[in-house]
Amino acid sequence: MKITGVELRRIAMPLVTPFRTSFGTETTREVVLVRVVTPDAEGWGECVAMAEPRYSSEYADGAADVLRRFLIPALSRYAAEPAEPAELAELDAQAAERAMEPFKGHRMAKAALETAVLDARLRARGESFGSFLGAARDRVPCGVSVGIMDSVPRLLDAVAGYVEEGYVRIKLKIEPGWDVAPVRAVRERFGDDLLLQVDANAAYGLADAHHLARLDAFGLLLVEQPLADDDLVQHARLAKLLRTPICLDESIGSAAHAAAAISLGSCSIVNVKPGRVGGYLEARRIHDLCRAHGVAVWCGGMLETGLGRAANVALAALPGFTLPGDTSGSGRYYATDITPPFVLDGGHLTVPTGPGLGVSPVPEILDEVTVTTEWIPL
Ligand code: OSB
Ligand code: MG
Repeated sequence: MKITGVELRRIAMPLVTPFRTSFGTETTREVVLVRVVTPDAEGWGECVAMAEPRYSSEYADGAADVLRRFLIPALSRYAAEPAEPAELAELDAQAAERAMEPFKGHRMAKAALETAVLDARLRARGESFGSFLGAARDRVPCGVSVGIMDSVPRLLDAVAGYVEEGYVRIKLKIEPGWDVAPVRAVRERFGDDLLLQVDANAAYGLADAHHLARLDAFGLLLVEQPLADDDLVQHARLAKLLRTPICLDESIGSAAHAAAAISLGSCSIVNVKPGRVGGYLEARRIHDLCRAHGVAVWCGGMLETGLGRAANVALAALPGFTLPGDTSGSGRYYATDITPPFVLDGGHLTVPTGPGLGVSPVPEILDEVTVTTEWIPL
């Protein structure tokens, strides 16, 4: 596929409410957007790396740097290849994946560029992300991830608001000192039927196993990433000590990691975040692998704008995504999204059906939140 050039655009999006986790508090989402320009169409990708390397080693400025210096230039050889009429979007995305492969890591940066290539190709073909990925549904049930709060009453108010809006599953962020009490309070107020899970973002150690086992009393769907990112063996030990199923997020950077985690018994559920695993092709491989092993998956989130959300909602419609994802409505994050907003309808979001992502940034809104833009010709 011929690529004319790539635009890197930094945007800053104020969050409607600060989002506190065990690794820090986010008040403004700083995002790198990638726009791939081809003679036939342009495509968008959202890089989910956060401003600081606290959730994972990637961060927005680092992602922009590796994109501009290595990943985008690596596409030039493949971009020069003549396009065959019968060429598939799949092959283009695979070619982009291969072109970037010599560079280690930087999965979030790679995912953004791969998504933009795929989007350009699918828009040119008039095919949607959902159709391309193999979506089995036209709408997906939505959960919401609720940050750590100053007090339990504040948390209960926040959860009540989300339940009122129709979210079908609540995820509470936890850390040592904010775990059993908030979970108990939410259970007491909202009852046993509420689908409830927790996310520790690697804030505990195996020595906390006894304490974490106290969460078993609350009928949680899962506990997400209780231990360190790189410790599959300790997660396998912890799994034997808890009744609550373990779900991994930070630990799973690829299908190979997922395979290792499944065979070690480190988790029985996987949070699939396309950015974290290097793109939608790898995300789909993880889905396929987990499905073959009877391991449930759900689509995680990284406080995406409407661009990243569109692709995540399409992914979440694959048949193995059997648990509600962190695919919340635009309004949970942003007063004004850069795309027409995703709005919950009966606790669900509709999978876009238009070409590519099916949504595009609104130019005036995008300009308002833009910090810098940079054009890299190929
Ligand atoms: O651990 O799942 C996480 C947001 C940023 C970084 C990591 C995580 C999260 C969330 C929010 O939990 C998910 C969302 O609503 O986008
Ligand atoms: Mg998580």
